[in-house]
Amino acid sequence: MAARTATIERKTNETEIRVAINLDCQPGSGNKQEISISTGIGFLDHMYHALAKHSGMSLQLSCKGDLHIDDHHSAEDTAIALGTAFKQALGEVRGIRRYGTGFAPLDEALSRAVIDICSRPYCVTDLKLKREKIGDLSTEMFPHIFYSFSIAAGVTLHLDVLRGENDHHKAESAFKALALAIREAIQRTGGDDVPSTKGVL
Ligand SMILES: [Mn+2]
Repeated sequence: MAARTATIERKTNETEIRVAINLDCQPGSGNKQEISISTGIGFLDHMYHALAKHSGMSLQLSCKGDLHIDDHHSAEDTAIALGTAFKQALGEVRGIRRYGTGFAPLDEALSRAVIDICSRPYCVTDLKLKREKIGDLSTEMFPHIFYSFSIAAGVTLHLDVLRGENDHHKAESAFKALALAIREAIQRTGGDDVPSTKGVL
């Protein structure tokens, strides 16, 4: 089976990003899962780490961004780069489950993610975050991160925090729910069909 890997570099006047991804590093896959994240924003590192870990990916992501301005460009551009790398690694949508659903609790918080890998980019989120920031990451960036990832990856994503009190828990459970949904959606079926009545995705 072809390796589902990609390495991309993305450089603008605002950020310089490198992403290396391997979608097939679940325990038992025979590929060692290696994750190293350095965005310059601690809480974002924590979220991408959780996303990679629970989706079964290896992920190396580094960003040198204009954090002297604020967290916006680094958060947005890493999500775009991650989505781009994900799409490239996945290649043609063929022989995978296509749809994935994930529920992840974290103590009192519970999130649900539903993903469709369909080349119809769309993103709806309801994250119920109350604080201005978590660590050095503005909470307004969370919907934007998921949106940016979805558009770049070419996926439809519905992501809801169903309940919760603690914003760190809510955000982390949302990323973990997304990870579980991705893990299911990219699972190989063993076949080679395009999972669409249209015959193309
Ligand atoms: Mn945490």
